[in-house]
Amino acid sequence: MALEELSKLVEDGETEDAQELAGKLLKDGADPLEMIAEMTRTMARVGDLFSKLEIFLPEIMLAGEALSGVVAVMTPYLDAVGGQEVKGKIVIGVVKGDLHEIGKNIVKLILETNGFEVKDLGYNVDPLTFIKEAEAMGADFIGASSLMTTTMPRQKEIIEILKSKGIRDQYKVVIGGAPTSQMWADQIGADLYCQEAKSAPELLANLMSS
Ligand code: B12
Repeated sequence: MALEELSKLVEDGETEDAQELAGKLLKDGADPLEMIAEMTRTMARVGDLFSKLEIFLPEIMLAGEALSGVVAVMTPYLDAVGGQEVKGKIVIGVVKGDLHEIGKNIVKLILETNGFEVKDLGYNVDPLTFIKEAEAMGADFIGASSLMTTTMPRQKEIIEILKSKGIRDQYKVVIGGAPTSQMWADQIGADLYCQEAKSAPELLANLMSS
């Protein structure tokens, strides 16, 4: 199946071939959101191979680059999904100590193309910076991504700082990233856990109106 072929190219870090195939599939009507979901599973598999020492860091880097390349090809196709009215404002970033930015970049893209105003804070973002930027933007949401068990506590720190400043109620805190979960969100008192980028626009919009 074509998506499996694309997965294999991403896994092998074959950026150009992956981009070419992705372009062809999208032209033929493939759903970009479905493609993202499949590629997220592919990267989880790549991570497992890395944990088992079957592949090493350079291979993960190449797979990451290939995925970013595919996301770039996808962008115009996601635009077609977009809406017009501003549904909410969000600052989004990857927490301090964490450089894994591909998922966050996808969430940003999907939110933007679905009518959200997004300020991208990048990666390795200090908890206080999330809050300062949210204040400066007048954001409705603070979105924090973490891809490592070692950096998940930074998501909690954001919420703790909001509480200590007495401004917890001013922002909805949304968390995501492969090792995070609904249980973790409940534990730290986040307003929303998002397992995948695809569902983010609807879940955020619901939260805005609740
Ligand atoms: C690619 C990758 C890298 C690349 C990152 C490239 C880049 N520019 O981002 C590189 C090579 C740099 C890298 C480095 C390292 N990595 Co790495 N990496 C990965 C890998 C294979 C894939 C991550 C990815 O891009 N996934 C694809 C995206 C699309 O998925 P996602 O991020 O989960 O995002 C989706 C959802 O979660 C959601 N989402 C994500 N964030 C948010 C936020 C919000 C607000 C919302 C609404 C939704 C949302 O939407 C996205 C789309 O649906 C993961 C394995 C895995 N299981 O994820 C390991 C993994 C995360 N890495 C790991 C490790 C150990 C490292 C290193 C420490 C390795 C080393 N020895 O140096 C370094 C750490 C660097 C650092 N300080 O951050 C471990 C972490 C283990 C742990 N402690 O938890 C993992 C799990 C691999 C493993 N199984 O061992 N890595």
